[in-house]
Amino acid sequence: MTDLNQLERDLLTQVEAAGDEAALETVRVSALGKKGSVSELLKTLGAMTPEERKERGPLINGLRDKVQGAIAARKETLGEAALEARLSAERIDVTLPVPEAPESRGRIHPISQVIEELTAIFADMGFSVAEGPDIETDYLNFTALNFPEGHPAREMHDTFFLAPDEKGERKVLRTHTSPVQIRTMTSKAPPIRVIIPGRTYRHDSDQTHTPMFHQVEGLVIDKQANIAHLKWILEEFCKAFFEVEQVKMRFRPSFFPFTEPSAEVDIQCSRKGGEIRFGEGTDWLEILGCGMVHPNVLRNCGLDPDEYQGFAWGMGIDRIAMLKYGMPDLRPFFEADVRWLNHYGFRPLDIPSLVSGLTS
Ligand code: 2NL
Repeated sequence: MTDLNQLERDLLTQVEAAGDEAALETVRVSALGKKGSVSELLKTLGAMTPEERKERGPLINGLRDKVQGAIAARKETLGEAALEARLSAERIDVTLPVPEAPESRGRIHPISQVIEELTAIFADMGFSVAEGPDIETDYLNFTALNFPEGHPAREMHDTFFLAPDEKGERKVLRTHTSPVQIRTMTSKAPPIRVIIPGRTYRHDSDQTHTPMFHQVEGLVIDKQANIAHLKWILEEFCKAFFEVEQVKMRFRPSFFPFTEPSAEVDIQCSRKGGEIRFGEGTDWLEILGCGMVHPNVLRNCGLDPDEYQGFAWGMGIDRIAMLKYGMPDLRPFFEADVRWLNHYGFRPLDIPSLVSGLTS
């Protein structure tokens, strides 16, 4: 017959020796599990005579209760110890600097910021935004815009040509955003009021030119749209964008194949010690080109020049971003250097301030 006292001593020693909950569970299974030492003893009760059972029953059941009680007590002790260990391991040093949250660590690129700003300004004047592909047909990039075949104006743009496709057609990386205006005029009925911000490409690279750059063009087509409207829109834009009360503008005659008459526009500025301020001083700075849409362009888009007229303008986004936010070199715009972006980029959740732009 099993020595119950010896078994009890053994089991209680094992329970006390269990160093963690897993070890304790092993002890529990070996004693109280289906084939455990205590369970096996309990099974023997059935085969005993009533007298034997009367004597052994309380002893074996008592053993089970003691072992169960010891396991429960040990479990509690181990649980408390585990909690203590965690609490001291996870102690927080409140003097450590707080890391910036991931969602506020990123920066908005100045180009994206400026596109947001000018979109908001033109949206207030009733303009919507149109977009188109970067790879265009020669027709939409040049021909529809009144660039004659073989005309030197096509060379002016230093175009990137793609290899000819199966049909021998040579697509181009758009040299301006104007093809999107052609797409708009051929797909929507006037009145039209759109701006087109986007990437453009020319084979050109130095301190002020990158092969990929950004333009925003605007287009208004209506029955009476005229130069007075154009001048007002551009003046309102310049005041809002450069955040000044008033600004003088100068319209100089110029040439573009797609507008007639055409003009280049300068805005009033002052230059002191490398700093440019707009809306004051006696200097001028060229910021955009514009004109009345050429009748040939209207005709190419299926519009009758005797019924509809309009105006358009185009400017470099990268350039106005540099002017507004005082960035001296264009090249780092597209070098993906995080240090540059940390310096010149915008915080996504920032409160507008004098140093980071007031425009909402
Ligand atoms: C510049 C000048 C300009 C346009 C762009 C345009 C588009 C169509 C019809 C007529 Cl579809 N004009 N766009 C007009 C004048 C000037 O851009 O110096 N951009 C940087």
